[in-house]
Amino acid sequence: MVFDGTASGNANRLKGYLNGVEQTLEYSGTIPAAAHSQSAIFRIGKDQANNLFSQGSIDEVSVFSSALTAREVDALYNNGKPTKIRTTPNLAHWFRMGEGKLDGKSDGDENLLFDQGPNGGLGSELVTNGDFSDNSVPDTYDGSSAVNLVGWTSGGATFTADAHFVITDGKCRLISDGTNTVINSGTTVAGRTYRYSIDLTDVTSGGLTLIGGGVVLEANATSPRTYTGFYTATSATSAISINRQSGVTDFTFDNVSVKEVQNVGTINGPRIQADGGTELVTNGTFDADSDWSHSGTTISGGTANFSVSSGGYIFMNQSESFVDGSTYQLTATVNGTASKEMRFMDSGANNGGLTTSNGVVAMTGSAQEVSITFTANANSSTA
Ligand SMILES: [Ca+2]
Ligand SMILES: [Ca+2]
Repeated sequence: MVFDGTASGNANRLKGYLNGVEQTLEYSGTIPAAAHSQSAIFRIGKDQANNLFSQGSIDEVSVFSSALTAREVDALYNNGKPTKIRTTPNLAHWFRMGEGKLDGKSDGDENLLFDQGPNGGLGSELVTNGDFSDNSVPDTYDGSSAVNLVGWTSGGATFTADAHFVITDGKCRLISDGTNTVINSGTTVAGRTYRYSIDLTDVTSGGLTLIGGGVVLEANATSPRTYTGFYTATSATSAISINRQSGVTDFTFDNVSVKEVQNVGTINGPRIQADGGTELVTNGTFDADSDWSHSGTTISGGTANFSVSSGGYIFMNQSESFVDGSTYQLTATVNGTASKEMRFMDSGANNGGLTTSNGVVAMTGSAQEVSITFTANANSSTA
């Protein structure tokens, strides 16, 4: 859809294209000169006002900050292979639905959808002095009273000679006799998503509990390594809070970082699937009675038809080149008598990766979409 408020008349202000070709639209009322301004969540696949959901597949959703011309829309469509999205001027957001990546995570991990457009990615650092390079206040306890490290607050805890933080060698050390010992930095906005990271460099006793934006990120971390991940803040509390787990504690940490993930999406329900490889099945649409070896079954009307008498079984197959250890996805539309079963296999006598444990489909009496993921093995040959 293309909106251009500077144009005159509904047909010029709002245009719709399908497969690169402009469509004739029906309008209700007058398309305004200015786009409606609101702060509501941008939703893909749901009509929020009427609580309706799309049933189908959506891919490569992109938003542009300027009206595209018919020529630009056609170039984007590119005969069904939209390869120019990244370089299209004024791209604002790009949700790739499977190929999105950020910091080692992919679309679907932790139910997140990453914006691959220029306004996606990570925001600025929220933690001040997370690398503890500013040690002008080297110790949270100065011998008589509690103080705060530069960039950090105590969150209400009272530091003492036996429960405090100290910066040494560019790292921070938490020492506690068992009383509450905590420092905080940065603030969050409830509902937004953040990426955190901390190096736990040495643990002598006790463990680290990490809290950010009202969410427990790590509970009792005791192994020295980098802890990193994402969280969606549930409150406007500190971006990061470094706590002792319980009891006597002594550990050292460094390189604390929290950054907001820009325009990240939250997935609720749908399955995210990367674009994947090329189709291996020939004539999977059964447009003709060809490419399949079959006996007792028929191919007609654009479908494969199985009619089995009691106790018997029939099949059809074609040869594929599976790679041992590679992962494959089989999809099909299946319709059959309720309580009956059919089976997909990737070999005849010796079970391949698509076995009786994952290839069986229970019929429901109506059409159903089947999606099976399997890993080929040395026996995998025939579909
Ligand atoms: Ca995609
Ligand atoms: Ca450091």
